[in-house]
Amino acid sequence: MKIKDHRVLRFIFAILVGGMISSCESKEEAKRPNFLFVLVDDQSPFDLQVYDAKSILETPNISKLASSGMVFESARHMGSMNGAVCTPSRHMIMTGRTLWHLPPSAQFQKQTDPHPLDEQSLPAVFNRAGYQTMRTCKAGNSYPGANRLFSVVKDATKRGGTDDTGSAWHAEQVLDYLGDREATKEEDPFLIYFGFSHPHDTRDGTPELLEKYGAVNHKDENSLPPANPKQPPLQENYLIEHPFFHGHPQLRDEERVSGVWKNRDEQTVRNELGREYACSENIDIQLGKVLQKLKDMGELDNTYIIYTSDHGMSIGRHGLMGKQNLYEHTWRVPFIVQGPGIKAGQRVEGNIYLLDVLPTLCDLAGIEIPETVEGKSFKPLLTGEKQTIREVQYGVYCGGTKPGMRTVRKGDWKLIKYDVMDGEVRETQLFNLAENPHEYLPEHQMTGKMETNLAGLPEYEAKLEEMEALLLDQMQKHDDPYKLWNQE
Ligand SMILES: [Ca+2]
Repeated sequence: MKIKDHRVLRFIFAILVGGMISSCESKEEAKRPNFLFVLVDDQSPFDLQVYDAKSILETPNISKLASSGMVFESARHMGSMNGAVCTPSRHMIMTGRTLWHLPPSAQFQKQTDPHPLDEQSLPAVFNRAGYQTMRTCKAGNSYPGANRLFSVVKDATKRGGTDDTGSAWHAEQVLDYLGDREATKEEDPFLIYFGFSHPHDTRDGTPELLEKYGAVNHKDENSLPPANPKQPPLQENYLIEHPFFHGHPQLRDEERVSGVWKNRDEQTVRNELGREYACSENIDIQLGKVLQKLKDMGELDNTYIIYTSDHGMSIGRHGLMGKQNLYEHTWRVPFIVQGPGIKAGQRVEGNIYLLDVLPTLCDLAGIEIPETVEGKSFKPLLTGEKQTIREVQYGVYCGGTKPGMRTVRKGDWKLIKYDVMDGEVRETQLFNLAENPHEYLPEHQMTGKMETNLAGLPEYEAKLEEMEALLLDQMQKHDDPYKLWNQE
């Protein structure tokens, strides 16, 4: 072949290769992200070192997600109209709807007739967009009409202390699913709803982790669990009892949790915290296995990982044990996102609700957000364009006597109202969260001037009035069907 022919061939070759590279690039650009949505059951953000550096709970994988992604300071659920706070919370995640606009199954805790919103829920929307959807989670206290729409469903309640009966089982379902994708060379992007049944009670930890946190799976109602210096210390805002009745008679979480019952003494609370931590560390270990698998498959860098809980938890804080209150430990949820384009090690205020998850995932995937969604995409937070997506947040507990508890927060200020037991309990709490982040009450006997409930103090009268008006406004905007005693 002549030299000139070589040049021509090289020229043709260059065009061909160039074309291939640019077509690879456009294919790469068009590659849609995967989602791993991790939802734990009943976890206060303050259990995690990500939110409380003093916590002795070790969760290295969650901490690593935080240091390589974004941590949300103000992520909240909007509340509940029944005692099983899990149920409406999970409806809000699935539909992006606000509390009083959910399908009836949110209130009645069982599948009612198919509802039009089922077809606008997270799995339905992602299925239509060509995603492969998979879920594992506890069974029950959820949204059956949406759950059944995932293309692969592996639900079972797993709260035991072994691999088969505990959190390892949920991880196993995800690992199996990812293994199947590998085997069949599946190319479509995935959305995995990776739910755990723990650390919700019964908090039966594995023997090694119980030992680490000095706890036992206490089962005898007539004795106290043994004290052990390895147990987590009592929280800063622990109280031996809540100063007034919370308003939900015979509430399971406050009276019948195995290992605790109605006890609020130091031994019981520290043992139960040890059990909670044992279950939470096990979740972290299981999460680590799935993250490692995604890395091995080369999918980790193209996957958004969202870590959160359906709501927080008290376990001794303010003398309460359950999730049926609106203090920060329970109204807030842990919320961490790692993924493509998110700068490492950021913390953001956010002011997000769990009901913002669906529109955000749609936004990140380039899917049109269903018109039924009332939440907002917080993608502008993930890209660093904004620090918050709303100014005011509203919360409800309406599962006991009515109208129940309501809260509103704006900036440093937070109001909680209790109107329960047919008017027998009418209480108002005003906190400055910058000065009193643990929401200390007079019973905590703190010395700081603002480390207490500020409602009723003359210098905060104007602020209280402003927050009362803000609460009423939020209740009306959200179609809250109730009014409090002092609302016209
Ligand atoms: Ca829950």
